[in-house]
Amino acid sequence: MRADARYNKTLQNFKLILYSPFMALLPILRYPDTRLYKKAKPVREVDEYIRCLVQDMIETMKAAVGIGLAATQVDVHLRVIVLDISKEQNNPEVFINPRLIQQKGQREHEEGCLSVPGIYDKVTRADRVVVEAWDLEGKTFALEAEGLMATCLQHEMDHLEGKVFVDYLSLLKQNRIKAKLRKRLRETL
Ligand code: K1U
Ligand code: ZN
Repeated sequence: MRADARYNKTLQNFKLILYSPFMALLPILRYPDTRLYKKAKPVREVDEYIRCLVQDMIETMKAAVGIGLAATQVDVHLRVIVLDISKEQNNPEVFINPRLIQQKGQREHEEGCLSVPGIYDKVTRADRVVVEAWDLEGKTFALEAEGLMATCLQHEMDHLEGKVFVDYLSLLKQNRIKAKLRKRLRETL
């Protein structure tokens, strides 16, 4: 089957495509790369490029053992996020042009980020959110989330605004993290 025909069948063959040889692992930008601060643009239409991007993002998220990934993190500045908080990493969810339409309560949660490897810290965010987005067919849906799912959705939506969880920490912590990651980068070069 040709690659384009394969992507036309994305929805029916979701699992098949997950293990397709046509997918790619995308490089994840590392903090403090300035490209992480770019604001993502809305998706105009869910076409084959977007479906292909989504599949590559899901594969990249799984390979990096993450529970979420924003297109910004793979240097694509479009409003696309993927999430999978299932234990088996077999329930990917896709949010195109996500909008936070309701938020309630507050909760402090330990966060990590694939763009800030090895760094974890607490961030306070809304405990319950309602997000409206497009699915892979371009249809609008709304989803109510709480706990880890709500935290992760807000974390990923921040990426689309050019914001990283480290930005919520004190300047002292931010500078320490930057120094640590720059040192690590020098050591790997
Ligand atoms: O945006 C990202 O880089 C993904 C990030 C999502 C996230 C994790 C925890 C709290 C908020 C947002 C990650 O997946 S980092 C990996 C990680 O810390 C983790 C992995 C599995 C379960 C829990 C955390
Ligand atoms: Zn992140």
